[in-house]
Amino acid sequence: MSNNDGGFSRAVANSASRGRKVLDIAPRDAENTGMRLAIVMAAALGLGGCLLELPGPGADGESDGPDLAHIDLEGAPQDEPQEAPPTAPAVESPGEPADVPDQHLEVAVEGAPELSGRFWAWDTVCLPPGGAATIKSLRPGYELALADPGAWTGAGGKAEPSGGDVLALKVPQKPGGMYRLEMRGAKRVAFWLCVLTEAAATRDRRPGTWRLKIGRETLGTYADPAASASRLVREHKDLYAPPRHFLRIDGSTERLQLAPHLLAGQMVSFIEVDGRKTKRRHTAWFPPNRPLIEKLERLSRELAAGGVRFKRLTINSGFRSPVYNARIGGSGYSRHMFGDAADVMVDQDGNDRMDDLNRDGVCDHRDALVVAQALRKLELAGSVRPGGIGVYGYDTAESCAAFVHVDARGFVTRWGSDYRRGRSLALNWWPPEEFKEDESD
Ligand SMILES: [Ca+2]
Ligand SMILES: [Ca+2]
Repeated sequence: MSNNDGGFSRAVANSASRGRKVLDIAPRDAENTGMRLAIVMAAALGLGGCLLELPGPGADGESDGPDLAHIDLEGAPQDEPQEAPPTAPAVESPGEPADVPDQHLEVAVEGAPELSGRFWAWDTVCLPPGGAATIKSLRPGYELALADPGAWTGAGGKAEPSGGDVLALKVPQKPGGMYRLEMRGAKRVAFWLCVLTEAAATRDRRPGTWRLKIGRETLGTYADPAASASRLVREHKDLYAPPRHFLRIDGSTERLQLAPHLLAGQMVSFIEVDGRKTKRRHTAWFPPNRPLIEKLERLSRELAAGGVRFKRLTINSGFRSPVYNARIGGSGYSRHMFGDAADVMVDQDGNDRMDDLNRDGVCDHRDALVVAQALRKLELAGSVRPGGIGVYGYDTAESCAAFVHVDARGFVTRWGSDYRRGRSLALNWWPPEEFKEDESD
């Protein structure tokens, strides 16, 4: 049994060997693309939680937060040691997702919409080295200030307050720095500013393709979107440029809070070797993507509001380097390579399988549909960046039984696959009027 990329690679390889089309990592059964399964999930969404009670304080988001003690992580990835950031942040234990207050900061990073967005208390604001950003308080009466302005300016950064509730920042050049930002008013709210590392993109021999490296590590080659078989990819080719800025996961950043219920270490999954899970990642680097991070947090809150009880989503597969994506048989244009995709499940009981969210006694695609419908609701409400939703169900112990692909690619796409007795059935769970494409990327 597996809930990580090893399981997916088997699933994808199995489907590929049967000659099926692959949509992202979603195999489609050509024989069954016309089959539409009418799944009504309203009843499931209305059901109460079936999972464990969670300990921990309800985060009111306006406390001073935790001490800045270093956390030694059991089972930290076996990365080569590197220089620790100036301060190694701890994270508070968040309450259930429904307890999270709304966002506090609006951040606009010049030329980097993938890093821009809104932030909750103690979130990490990821910034490009040497870049420029404007940070605005969304709470009236609160002022923004760096906790240690000397450290920021000493590293070559600049911070210009404007009216108290806006900070115009020039980011230090040196990657890996971590600085504390505070919002000061009736209470004090804190955030982290994290300086990312820039990847080097060089043109590949094939036209329109780019090779990406960070230091000596080659992440792989990004294909030319203009050459995709998918009309949607060709029409959105600007969204298929290689990511530029990366965060390194190590012992000091693994538990960095990206959102109240999402940690940096979750964004690259552990790999399997010979069918066994390891504590190794295929890479320590991932490109933070704020629209995805906000989408996953809002999804957590939506599920919690629907009665699902859990601490945080389980991410089976987050960022994949192109080298790794190719190794496990992912689509050549998979959003996992761009940092804005994650395969998720709710696994509060920790058995590597999706929990029984609809409480019908079995774990299958119907549980994934609970998650998918929550996502779809958020997209229809316009509260998250639209993207792909893929639903997967299995009837075998070889997999996590059910999971949902979510991404924030910027345009809507939908798919679904239900594996039964070794066969893959197309699961067209979305209303047909919402999405009619039959795409292969
Ligand atoms: Ca479970
Ligand atoms: Ca179920």
